[in-house]
Amino acid sequence: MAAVSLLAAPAAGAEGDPSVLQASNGYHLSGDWDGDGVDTPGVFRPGSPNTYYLRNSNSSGVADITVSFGGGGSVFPIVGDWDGDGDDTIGLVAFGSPNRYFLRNSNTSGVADITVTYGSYGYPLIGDWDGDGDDTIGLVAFGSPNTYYLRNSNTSGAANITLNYGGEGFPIAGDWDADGDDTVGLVRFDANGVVDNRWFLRNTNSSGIADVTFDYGRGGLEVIGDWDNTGDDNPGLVYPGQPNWWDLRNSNTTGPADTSFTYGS
Ligand SMILES: [Ca+2]
Ligand SMILES: [Ca+2]
Ligand SMILES: [Ca+2]
Ligand SMILES: [Ca+2]
Repeated sequence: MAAVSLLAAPAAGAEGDPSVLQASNGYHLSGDWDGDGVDTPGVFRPGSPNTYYLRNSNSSGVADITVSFGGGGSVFPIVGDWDGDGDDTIGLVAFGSPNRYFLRNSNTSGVADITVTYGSYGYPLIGDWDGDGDDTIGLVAFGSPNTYYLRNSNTSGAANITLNYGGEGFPIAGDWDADGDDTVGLVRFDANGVVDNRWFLRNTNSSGIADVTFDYGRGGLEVIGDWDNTGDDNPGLVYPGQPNWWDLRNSNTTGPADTSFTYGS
C-alpha cells in the first residue's frame, strides 16, 4: 500500500536547505502505521532525540504510538513500507553529499535497520515505484521542469527511473489509480491564498503531462494517503495550529473534505 511522506513544502529552488522543509509547527506525516490498509496521521518533532507521534485513526485524539529515532543535526523525516510487510515505518534523511537515509522497519525506538546513501540534497520523495510492495527512496531536483530520481531498492546506487515532471509546486507521490504502483504528482498553492490548490497527478513514472488535474482545498500543507482503504491515494491538507486541522479527501476530484479532525500541534 502506498505510503508517502510529503510534508511541509519548500519553495521551488529551496532544495538543499533542510530548514525550509520544516513547517512552523513541526512536520506532518501520513502512513499505515498498523498495516490495516488505512493511512492515518502523524507528527514529527526534531530534537535529541527526534520524536514521532503516530495515530491509527483519522479522528481527533492523541497519539497511539510515540517513537524516538535518531537525533540532532539537520534531518528530514520520511516514512514508508521499507520491507514490504504492509506497515509504514519511520525513517530520516540527513542531507549532504551524499544524502544518508536511516530506515527502521518497526515503529519502535532503536537503531536504523537500513542505512543507505543516495543522491545529494534535493527533495525526498518516497513510494512503491515498481509496485512490488516495498516503498523506496527518491529525490526531486527543482527546476523547469523538475527532475525526479527514483530508485527501486533501498540500497545505494544510481536512480532506476529518471523523469521530468511539472515545474513550480511541490512534488507528491501516490497510487492515484489504485493499480499498485506509486507515481508522481505535483500540487500548486496560490501564494496569495485566493485560489484553490491545483493537483496534477500522473499515473506512470515517466515524463509527460498530468493524467488527472483537479482543484482541492486552499492553502495548507499537503499530505497523501489512502484514508478510506479503497486502494487509491488521495490528497489531504494540514492547517498548522493549536491544534493542527486535518482535511482529507477520499477521491482525486474537486470537492470538499470528506474527513476533518484535529491532531497534534
Ligand atoms: Ca492504518
Ligand atoms: Ca513495513
Ligand atoms: Ca517497490
Ligand atoms: Ca498507480
